[in-house]
Amino acid sequence: MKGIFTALMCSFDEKGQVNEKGLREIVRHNLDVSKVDGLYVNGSSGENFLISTEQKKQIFEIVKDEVGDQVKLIAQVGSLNIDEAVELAQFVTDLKYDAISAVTPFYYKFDFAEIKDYYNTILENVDNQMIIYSIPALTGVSMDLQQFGELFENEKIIGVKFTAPDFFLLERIRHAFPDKLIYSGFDEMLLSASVLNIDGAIGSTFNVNGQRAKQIFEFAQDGRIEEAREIQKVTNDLIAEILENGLYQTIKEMLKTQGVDAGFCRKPMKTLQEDKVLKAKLIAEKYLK
Ligand code: NAY
Repeated sequence: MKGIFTALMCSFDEKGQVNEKGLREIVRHNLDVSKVDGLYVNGSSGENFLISTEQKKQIFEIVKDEVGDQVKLIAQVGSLNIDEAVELAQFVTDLKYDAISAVTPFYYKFDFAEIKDYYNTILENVDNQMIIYSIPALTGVSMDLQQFGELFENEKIIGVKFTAPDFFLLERIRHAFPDKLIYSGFDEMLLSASVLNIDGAIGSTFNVNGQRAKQIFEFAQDGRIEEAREIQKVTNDLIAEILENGLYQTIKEMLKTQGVDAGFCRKPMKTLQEDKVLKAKLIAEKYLK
């Protein structure tokens, strides 16, 4: 379960329906070109919070069918509707996903006891292992070291996808829980997290920049920091341009330049105007071989 996992994008058609052919091509690109170690399915980058339960299941099925046992698969099943989270957790467990992950419950200001109950309830109903998905910038939910420790008391909780710029907390978690898996979630901070001895990373930009991410992670593990820093620098030049142009839309346009039918983002995400499509093509030309 270690290494570089792509937070998989999904191809949608202009009406917002899953484009199966395009989704399979995105998967293949990640496996055959980027050669990542695994895929994180239906996370933020998969536009999970914009789609129906049936579409989530459809995506889980297509991805598993395309991947087989080639790489590890983590299914993000978190939902404000806990019944949906349990239903999806059972669904992907039957499909033989290697692990499930669930975003911390958001929108309402849940207290920690409620958050803990959410994870334990999902896990009571499923025979699978869980990776907590912590992304305070989007959910507004921050947990401290002690709270992570309380969640980790459940042995089925095997790790955390840590999408936060708090390296003090990251180091404390690493030190306190050497046996839990820690995945870094901010691609622009991959090197900084890697030197703290994380187990892997999960990122959206790996859909187009997976090879560099693998190099950063592997160089850092080998103590080749100068080489890792050079690749992180190019990576961050790329990420800065992507962020300025529109994150998910630009990654999809870049994938199209690689022959991948990456489709559109779902509303209310906007469709890129012509000038930004052109810009995405220029970014691809500059950074992708
Ligand atoms: C997810 O579930 O898809 C992720 O959280 C992937 C992590 C990404 N965060 C978001 C909100 O997309 O890869 C990062 C991020 O896009 C990247 O670091 C650029 O900021």
